Amino acid sequence: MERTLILLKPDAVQRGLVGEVLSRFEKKGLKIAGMKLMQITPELAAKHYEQHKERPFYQGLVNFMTSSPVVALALEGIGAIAVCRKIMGATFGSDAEAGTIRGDFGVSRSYNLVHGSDSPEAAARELELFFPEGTVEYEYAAFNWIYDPVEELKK
Ligand code: 3AN
Repeated sequence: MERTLILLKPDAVQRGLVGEVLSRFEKKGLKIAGMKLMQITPELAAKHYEQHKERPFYQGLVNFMTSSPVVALALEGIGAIAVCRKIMGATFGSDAEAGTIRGDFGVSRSYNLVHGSDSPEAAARELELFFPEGTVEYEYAAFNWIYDPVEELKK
């Protein structure tokens, strides 16, 4: 099992797309291990996007991400990082394939609805940043029907 940090960005919240986008992840089979509506501070945005600090779009990105609340999610599943990025689609809505979240709901290069960790290292770092209090531990009964319990869930 792997965990990833997903952010439903300010445009998703303001456009009333939280339910729609969240349901894509849920229906795919990801377990919600953490979920909260929160306002990102400039300090948190700076830590989260530190690898983009020198990029020309950095300040605009930080301004956007701190302009209105986001929904932070810790999602769990086998290969969750790659699975989530696949259903999110390419970075810019205009390039993203139809059928993906960004492909179906956006056209912008700046407002792209959703963030997802891009590696296990990034996921660990970002989950610690957004869920320092930890996540919620519980049994997700659906996993026994989402995965083959004999082949995929055996310890
Ligand atoms: P992804 O979110 O697909 O992993 P990254 O890591 O290349 O994409 O970029 C991080 C974020 O920076 C993107 N989600 C997007 O919001 C923003 N971004 C990237 N490139 C640009 C750009 N040229 N103009 C505006 N925003 C950008």
